[in-house]
Amino acid sequence: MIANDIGASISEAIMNGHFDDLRASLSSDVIIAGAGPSGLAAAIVLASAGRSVTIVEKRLSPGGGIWGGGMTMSKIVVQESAVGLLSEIGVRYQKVEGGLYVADAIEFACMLCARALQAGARMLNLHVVEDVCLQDGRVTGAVVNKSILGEQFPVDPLVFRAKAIIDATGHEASVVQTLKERGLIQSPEGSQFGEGPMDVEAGEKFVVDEAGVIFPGLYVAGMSVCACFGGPRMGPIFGGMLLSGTKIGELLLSELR
Ligand code: 48H
Repeated sequence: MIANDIGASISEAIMNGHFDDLRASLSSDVIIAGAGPSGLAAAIVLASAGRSVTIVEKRLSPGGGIWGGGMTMSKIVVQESAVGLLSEIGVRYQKVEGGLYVADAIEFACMLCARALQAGARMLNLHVVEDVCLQDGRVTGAVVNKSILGEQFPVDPLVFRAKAIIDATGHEASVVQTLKERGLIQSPEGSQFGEGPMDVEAGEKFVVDEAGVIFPGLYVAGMSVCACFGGPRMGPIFGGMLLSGTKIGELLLSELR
């Protein structure tokens, strides 16, 4: 085989694989916007139960805020209530004082991604959910573009159908924002849009307790819960993100059944 033939075969293998994924993504049970810890935790629950899951991630590397650890020190911390989830995904950890456990941020990001993908979730990285489809007052799909294209050129997006969408876009809550900007979602009485100042314990509780449906067909998990309902931030502790994503995954499993 001459060199150019091999090059063409490589290209063909990549294109075929990519377009198979893209075609399968046209209709999913659940689209997850954002491949941070909460989105990946939800993907693991749903895909492990055989649900069709497409994760759309704006950046080249999935993992969201995990990579930076705390102030670029690549270690993350979880509390007792979430350490079982670390074990389930095969992340090693060490007990430290204060009822906390420390783990390597890079191992954590890699294992979460690997578990989600091996459970059968598809991941479209460098793609962004830039809007949602609405029909009869319900979110019925995601409007998806290539992240770098949509920002720089007037390139029209494509539509991916789903029974539910999870906004796991972190501090931005960018999917919910698309409905909020149009006045379709109001902040609940007594709460504000945008996260509150840091309170670790309250933030970790809030991000799990308030995770849920925010609009028919649209769910929030992880830091976007705080952004949507004015919950406190909590710094580089990741147990709440895992528990919040897992809660939404389990909620959707029961609702889709
Ligand atoms: C596709 C998108 C879009 C879009 C953004 O920030 P994340 O890690 O989110 P969480 O909620 O899973 O975890 C939060 C955690 O990392 C954190 O920041 C904590 C604990 N902070 C506490 C504090 O006090 O600061 O991941 C979100 C992902 C990122 O990878 C984005 O690139 C991606 O979503 N994203 N993907 N479509 N519209 N918007």
